[in-house]
Amino acid sequence: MTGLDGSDRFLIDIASFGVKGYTSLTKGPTVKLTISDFETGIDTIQFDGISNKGFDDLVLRDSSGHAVVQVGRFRVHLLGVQSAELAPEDFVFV
Ligand SMILES: [Ca+2]
Repeated sequence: MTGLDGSDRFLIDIASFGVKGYTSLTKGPTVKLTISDFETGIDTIQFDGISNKGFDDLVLRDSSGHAVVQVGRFRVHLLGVQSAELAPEDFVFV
């Protein structure tokens, strides 16, 4: 996924990544997404379908020089971003 200049909201609808009936956060195949131009403090990532989760439920790490945000079976690669730069304000859970 690639955004525009200025603030973007990258929408990740957990249920829409259902494969073979897997529409849950944890059960099913791993989903790898890449955002090529995420800007911390400007852009946000919105997870749809897991309103009971929050920033503390995210596993943040760095891999191959960029941040990887993991929640359940979803892995979001943020190119050009380090995990230490990410803050609660960068994420929305609905
Ligand atoms: Ca942007």
